[in-house]
Amino acid sequence: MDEKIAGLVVKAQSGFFTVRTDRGNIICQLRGRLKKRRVATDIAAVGDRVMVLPAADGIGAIEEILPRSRVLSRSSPAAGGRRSYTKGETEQVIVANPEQAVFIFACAEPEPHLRMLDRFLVVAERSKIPAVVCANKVDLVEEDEPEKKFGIYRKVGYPVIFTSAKSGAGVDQLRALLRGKLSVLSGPSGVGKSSLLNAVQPGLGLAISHVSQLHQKGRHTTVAPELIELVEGGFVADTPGLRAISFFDIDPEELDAYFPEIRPLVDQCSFGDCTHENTPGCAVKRGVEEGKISPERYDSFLRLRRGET
Ligand SMILES: Nc1nc2c(ncn2[C@@H]2O[C@H](COP(=O)(O)OP(=O)(O)OP(=O)(O)O)[C@@H](O)[C@H]2O)c(=O)[nH]1
Ligand SMILES: [Mg+2]
Ligand SMILES: [Zn+2]
Repeated sequence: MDEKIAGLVVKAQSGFFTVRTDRGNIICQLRGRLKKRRVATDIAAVGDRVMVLPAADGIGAIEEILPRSRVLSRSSPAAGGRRSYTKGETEQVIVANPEQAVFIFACAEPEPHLRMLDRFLVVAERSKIPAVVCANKVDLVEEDEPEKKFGIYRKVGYPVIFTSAKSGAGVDQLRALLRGKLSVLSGPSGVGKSSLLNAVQPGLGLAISHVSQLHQKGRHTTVAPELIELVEGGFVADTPGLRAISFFDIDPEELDAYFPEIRPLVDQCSFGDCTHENTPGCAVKRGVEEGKISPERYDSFLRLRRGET
């Protein structure tokens, strides 16, 4: 009888899991009793630390999934993933145990939709995942454009980097950020996530799309998250582009806690249940007037609070 060994799920597809162990990669399926457990979350996902029983021939078994430190997740599209704030939905785990999330947006092609970035950042805050903002395709815009668009995020406290997979600008900085950690790259489709990883680690050969194909709806070049091992240490998950990440389990009332520049002001509002909209004595509204909170972020906050997409 073989011993159970520890491993990391690096790929999950159609019930088969590729688990990286000291003895190399082992393809596994879930042990039957794990499948029977009724849970509102994916039982195993990329990034999970597991115990596996290798088989002498063929498919090994995942015997145990170790507790997760945190997850990057969204409500399952099957359960109506676009709805916000609904409890009791099925959680779709994008990556388990990420130590950081790098949210990639393009400076152009496609135009950055910053309301969406704000949504991603809320999910990261809620899940206690340190977030980095990466503005890619700087080669396509005027030199001062990236700072104009993305500078507000540095003011909020997020590290912001500017990159171009095409010219190589900022790629060293991204590589340094990824070193030694389990990171997840996320962002809309076509912003250059896979291209950037190919630049960070030449020879990786991740499939990338041609801009002409991007406008065909529903086409994603990267189809399933996969953990890539970095030669300098660490893992990074390239994920399929997300059109709209849906909140999992977030109430409108708790949203102010997930905007780092709003969070410290909430206690100073005159009313404990302040909506921060047009309430008298609202410290958040005052923060906007005093320039502590950018009007764009405030607008995002109000929209998200109202459940707008
Ligand atoms: N000009 C320019 N084009 C880029 C840059 N990075 C990526 N591209 C192009 O943008 C297109 C999309 O790149 P991908 O790397 O496939 O984008 P992705 O984010 O992985 O897309 P999905 O896998 O669909 O989520 C390709 O045509 C790339 O050549 C860049 O820095 N500058
Ligand atoms: Mg891709
Ligand atoms: Zn208020």
